[in-house]
Amino acid sequence: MNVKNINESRLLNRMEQMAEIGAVNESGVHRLSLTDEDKEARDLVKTWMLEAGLDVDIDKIGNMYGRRKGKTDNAPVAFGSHLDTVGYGGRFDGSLGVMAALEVMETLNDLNFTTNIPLCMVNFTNEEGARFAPDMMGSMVVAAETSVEKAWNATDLKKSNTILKEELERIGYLGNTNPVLFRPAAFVELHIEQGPVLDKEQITIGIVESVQGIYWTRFVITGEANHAGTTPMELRKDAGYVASQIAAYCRQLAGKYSGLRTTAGLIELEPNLINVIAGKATISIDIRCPDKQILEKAEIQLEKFTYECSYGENCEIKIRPLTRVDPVIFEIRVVSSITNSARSLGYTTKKMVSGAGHDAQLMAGVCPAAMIFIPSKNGISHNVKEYSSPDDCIAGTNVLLNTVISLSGRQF
Ligand code: HGY
Ligand code: MN
Ligand code: MN
Repeated sequence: MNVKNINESRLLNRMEQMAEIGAVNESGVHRLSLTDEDKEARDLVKTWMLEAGLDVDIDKIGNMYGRRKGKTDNAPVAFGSHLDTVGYGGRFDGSLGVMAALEVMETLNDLNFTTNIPLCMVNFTNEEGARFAPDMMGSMVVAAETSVEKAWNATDLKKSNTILKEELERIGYLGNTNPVLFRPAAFVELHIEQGPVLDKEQITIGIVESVQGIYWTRFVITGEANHAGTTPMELRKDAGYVASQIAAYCRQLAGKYSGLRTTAGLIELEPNLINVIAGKATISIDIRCPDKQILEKAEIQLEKFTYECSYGENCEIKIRPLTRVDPVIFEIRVVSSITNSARSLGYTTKKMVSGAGHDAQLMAGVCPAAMIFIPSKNGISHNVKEYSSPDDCIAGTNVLLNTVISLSGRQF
C-alpha cells in the first residue's frame, strides 16, 4: 500500500504554529528543554494528540506518548522525535519528526485505516542537552542507559541551582509511568540531516544506517584571579589560558584521526573581566566519531593533556563526563522498510551515517530502529537559518507514513 495521502497543508500549518513557540530572529526557535516555551509546545502537541483520538501518557522523565489502537495488542510500532531545541536553533530539528508523527496518525484516521500492530508516537524529553546534560536524556532513560533518579537530579548547565525534576514538576510533565516499560516492536525517526550531503547531491531522502558516537566532557579549571597588570607572568595561575589551550588541543586532535570531530562550544570564565586573570574556567567539549576506538583514544589523550597543561599553570582541574553515547548501526529490517517506502514513492535516496545524535540512537538499544533524513539547506543546523523545503518535509512524512504502515503489518 503506497499512500501519498498526508494532508500537506495540515502538516505545514502545524509546523508553522509550532515554530511560533519560542520564535527568535525571523526564522529561528529558542525552546530549551523544560522551559515555558517547551511547556507551551508540549501542551499544543498534547491537544492535537487528544483531538486525534490518541491515548496520551507521560512518563517519569516527561516523555510524551500518543497511542493508537491496532487490530492486535502487540508491542507498538513507535515513531517520533523531540520538541526541545538548542538556544537560537532552527524550527525543523526535532519538531519535524513530532509533527510528521502526528500527521501519520491523522492521515490513518482520515483513511479510516487500522494497523495490525498498534502505533505510538513519542516526544522525547531533553534531546538536545543544551540546558541539562546528558543529551538524548528521555530516550536514554527509556533505554536504561541512565536512571530516572540520575536524570531527575541533572542541574542546569548554566544555573546549577536549577534541578531538572523541579522543572518537570513546574511545567506539569512529571508523569508516573516507568520509562523502561516502553518496549516498542520498532522505532522510526524522521529528522533533518543537519549536514550538507543531501542538499549538495540534490537527493530527497536519506536512509540512515548508523549514527556516530558522542562523548561530552566538562573540565573545571581552578586558578587564581589576579590583577592583569601587576601580576608577573611567571606567578600567574591563569585558568583562562588553560581553557584556551584545551580548546586548541581539541581541534588538533581532530586532525590526528580521520572521522573525528571535536568542538569546544561552551567556555565560561570567572570573573570574565578584561583586566582580571581568570580564577576559574569551565570548558565543555563535544567529540564525535563513527569509530568507538578512536573516540576512546581521543578521550584519553584529551584528559592527559588537560592534566599536563593545568599543572603547568599551577591550576587544579576537575573532569566530569557528561555524555557517553556509542556509535550505533541500525537494524536492517527497518532500514530496508524505509528504503522500499522511499523508492516505491519515487523519491531519490542515499544511504548515510548520521553526524548528529538522535533519540533513535538510544532506541536502537531497545528495539529495531532506523531513521529517515531530509535535506538541510546548505547543511546549516543548530542555527536560526536552519531550513528544509515544504516539499522535502512532505516527502519525509510520506516516507514515514508508508514505513509505519509496512512495519505495522509485519511480525517482529
Ligand atoms: O547534538 C546533537 O547531535 C543533537 O542535535 N542533539
Ligand atoms: Mn534533533
Ligand atoms: Mn539538535
